Amino acid sequence: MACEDTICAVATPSGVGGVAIVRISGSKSLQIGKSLLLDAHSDAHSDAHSDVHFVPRHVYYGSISSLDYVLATYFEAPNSYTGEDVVEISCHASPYILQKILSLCTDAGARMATAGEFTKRAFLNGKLDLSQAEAVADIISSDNAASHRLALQQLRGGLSNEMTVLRENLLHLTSLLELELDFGEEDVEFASREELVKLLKEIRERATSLCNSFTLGNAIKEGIPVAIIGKPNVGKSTLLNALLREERALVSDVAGTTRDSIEDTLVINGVKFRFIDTAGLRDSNDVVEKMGVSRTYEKMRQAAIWLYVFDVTEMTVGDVMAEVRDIAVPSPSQKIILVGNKCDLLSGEAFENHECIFISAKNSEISTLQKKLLELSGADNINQDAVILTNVRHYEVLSKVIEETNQAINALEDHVSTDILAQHLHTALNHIGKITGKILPADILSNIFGKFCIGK
Ligand SMILES: Nc1nc2c(ncn2[C@@H]2O[C@H](COP(=O)(O)OP(=O)(O)OP(=O)(O)O)[C@@H](O)[C@H]2O)c(=O)[nH]1
Ligand SMILES: [Mg+2]
Repeated sequence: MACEDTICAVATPSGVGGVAIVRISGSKSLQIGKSLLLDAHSDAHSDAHSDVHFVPRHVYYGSISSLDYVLATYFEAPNSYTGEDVVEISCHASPYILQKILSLCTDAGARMATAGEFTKRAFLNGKLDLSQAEAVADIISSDNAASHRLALQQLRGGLSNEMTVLRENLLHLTSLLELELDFGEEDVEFASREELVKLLKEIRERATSLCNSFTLGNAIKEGIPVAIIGKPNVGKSTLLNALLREERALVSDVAGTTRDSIEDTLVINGVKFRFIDTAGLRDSNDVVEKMGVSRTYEKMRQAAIWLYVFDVTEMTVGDVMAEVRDIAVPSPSQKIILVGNKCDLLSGEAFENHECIFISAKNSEISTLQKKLLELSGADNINQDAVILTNVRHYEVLSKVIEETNQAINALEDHVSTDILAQHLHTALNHIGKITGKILPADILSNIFGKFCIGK
């Protein structure tokens, strides 16, 4: 799909720096690049353009008329990021110079690119499918090893491959059914019903395991939510500060210091966690504290891991376990770590209990807890090749695929007519097409690429 316009934008972050890149893409980019660039070795003050002969993927040193010395690279279609002719000009990163170069480009017939337009063109020209284009945004925003690994896996086509397999299996099923529909009058069944159900269940299983991976994938991308909970004054806020290595939350010996929940993220060994310090759990008549406690319960529901903190000078592990059961039961996907704090006050005692981690938040003795968090995060055990969903759009679309396969299985088991069955499979195929971009409702593209930055 050829785009008419030639577009330009600064592809590097805004601000002052060593080098910045202006990217030009479209049929006029070579002509524009040539019109801008003077041979650096010729007299920069003369306006005689040298006829630089751009060889694709070679770097040229030149000047842009009394503005700057630059390097320019030409990528010939289709061997470029967008699949179109592209010229990239590296200049000094001065907002003034960049603005000038852009206006020279627009004077020469380019227009300013919109957000994500380069990547959108890459998608439209078949350089990437939609899930890979989305991975470009993820890889740019990845800020830790684990989320980077998942984005790279998606960019390399991990999810696309999964979708291809699902699609092929569905197509195979559809073709079996369509054969029957062609012979509709004669009431023949070409495929055994058991066989069809078996195939459908395999498809459902594959889609379900992908959907199930979303909880972990999303946590890795956004930070694994860890709620720090427990009674007032046990040292929850001190622990948050120790984890973050900054005085983030107020600490005092007054019970009920923390009222609102406080959140911050931290990367431990390449895995991002989102720690949430909460108001201490107790019955209170204070209206604000009550609101804080109900917010604590809300945060507990959203968390993947609970750190249940207690004061070792006040309670034994046995008491704590009974107390936790009274407060709330984590859901099967949630994990709980019992954290005995203030160990410094019981010097000389040996703390050992496999149910519990012992720390001194005040003295920042928390390394065993950090280790345990990494272990429970699950991020370390992800198989290198595993495809993990990180994008809520993919999750929602795949949930619909599962719904359609369920309905198809029910239809088969209820001996509903073949054309209704085929209808469910077609709908499931359409949904899969929305992930790869083979099927595109009008709003999807602008939604996805609108979230990119300009220049990407
Ligand atoms: N000795 C000792 N004191 C601690 C430790 N951790 C916290 N404290 C003290 O315990 C008191 C309460 O600490 P906070 O961190 O405010 O406790 P909290 O659980 O956040 O309390 P609320 O916000 O009121 O629920 C403060 O005086 C802290 O200095 C520790 O490891 N050792
Ligand atoms: Mg507190």
